[in-house]
Amino acid sequence: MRHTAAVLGSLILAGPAMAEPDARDLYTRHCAVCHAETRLGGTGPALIPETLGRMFGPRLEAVIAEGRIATQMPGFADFLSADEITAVAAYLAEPLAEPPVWTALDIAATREMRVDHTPAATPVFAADPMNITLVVETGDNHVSVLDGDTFDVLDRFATPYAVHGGPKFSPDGRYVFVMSRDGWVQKYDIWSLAEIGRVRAGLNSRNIAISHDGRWLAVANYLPMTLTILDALDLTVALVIDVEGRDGTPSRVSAVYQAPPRESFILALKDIPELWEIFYGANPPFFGFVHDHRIEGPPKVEDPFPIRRIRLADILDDFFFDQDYEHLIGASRETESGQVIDLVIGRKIADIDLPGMPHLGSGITWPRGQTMVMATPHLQSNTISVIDMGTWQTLQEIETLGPGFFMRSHATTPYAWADVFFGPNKDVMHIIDKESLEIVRTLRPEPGATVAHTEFTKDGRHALVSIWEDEGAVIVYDAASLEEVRRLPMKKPSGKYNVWNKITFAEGTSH
Ligand code: DHE
Repeated sequence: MRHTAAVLGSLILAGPAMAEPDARDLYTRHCAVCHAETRLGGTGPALIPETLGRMFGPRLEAVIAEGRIATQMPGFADFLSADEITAVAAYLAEPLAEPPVWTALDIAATREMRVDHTPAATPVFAADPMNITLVVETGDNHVSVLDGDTFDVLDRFATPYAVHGGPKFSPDGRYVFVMSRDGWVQKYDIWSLAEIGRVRAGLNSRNIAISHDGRWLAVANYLPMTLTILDALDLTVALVIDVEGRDGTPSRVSAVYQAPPRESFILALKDIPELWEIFYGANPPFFGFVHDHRIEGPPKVEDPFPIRRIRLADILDDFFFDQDYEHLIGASRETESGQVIDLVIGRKIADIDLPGMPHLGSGITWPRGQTMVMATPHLQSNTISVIDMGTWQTLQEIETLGPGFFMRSHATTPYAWADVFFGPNKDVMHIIDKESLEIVRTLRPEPGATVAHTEFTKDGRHALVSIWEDEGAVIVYDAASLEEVRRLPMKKPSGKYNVWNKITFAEGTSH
């Protein structure tokens, strides 16, 4: 009784607050039909802070008011007042009351395979299937399939919302797997130019890796804190591994990569100072495995994925391998240095100087004189670090016109291409001589527009660069003369991925 009176009193005293929009109710009436009452996504993406990321504030309100071009998202400006839109946006910024659960059964329930799909016996196009290049268009959530010789668009297929990281190809280059930040994994048949199916392997995911034999897919998740292993054939769940430190501390998985000669997946963990190596081969080496992962449902074969834990001094957010996959070069967002971990002996063997938050996932290597070098851009400094992989010493800090995101090269070209992603010079692409380590040219193809991410054709004769804008383009350059050859209109193109360069782990590309 006292409680009711107190509430009533506060409502009367508050006066105008009574008129404040009930954001939760608005969400239920207008948004839940597509995004689910739980906010975890349905036909529309999840609307939780973890996946909305940089959308908050006026940008999110603009999307609610005006909708998103070329998606199913309508504008609500005719149905909701400005205050109501602000209230809904603020509601979406609130974390969920309980950390969501996403078990193997939940994952399996989302699996949709195309029953009418008949795989083509040979490619349905005349183009060289090894020189196909995929362009991820984040502007309207599509992928364009390009003929790498003529640059004709062979197909343009819809993807889940917000694709992130490189799509991964099957070892024969026929299939590709695309992952979205919402945790959807999509399988597409390049030869047939048709989607085969999709499954939601996590709620907020980072990236995927495919085993060297094409059998397994590993999906790194932030939410929940798991690694999902899928059967690459039919996207069924093989295992969901709860990622926890020895003391039970749960951890997000920042990234997962495959290490082909080791027949393993290697995981960077966001919350615990450990590196995990998960073996999938028939004869894993014995390192004193941990068999404590919880198995959701019966495993397909007995204990197929033994885990090796390597203790670290610092948390590693992301890393990079040498060409033999014997060493791993890792960096943490918290520290100014990198570490070299010897995967054979399972411990750190060197520190490297990597100030400025390196983006190792897009680092590249090339031979220079008698040694191999690796180069990485930094997200917070105007430099590219070039490291000697024999001595692990910095050979050069190349000064750039701003912090960069992506680097690429090709065995046939003397140049490495490096973008400037942030700041007033986000419209330039630096061309670096791989021997002298000097910037020899700076391209500015569209003044004022973000220019980023390069991919080469199979033969390395052409370099494809994104004009990373809603009404953007992919510019095809002659990689030798550095002259523009073609401009293909695209909707905010981000990464581009050439089948051959990726399946051969070509030097100069990210793995
Ligand atoms: Fe990425 C790759 C992490 C923000 C576009 N990004 C990767 C990879 C990692 C990573 C670990 C390698 C995965 C792979 O390919 O398998 N990215 C991170 C971050 O931690 C960071 C800084 C913050 C975050 O929000 O996750 C981040 N990334 C971005 C962006 O803001 C970008 C520019 C736009 C977007 O789409 O989100 C972006 N990241 C990309 C792209 C790749 C990528 C296009 C693939 C590059 C390649 O050539 O392989």
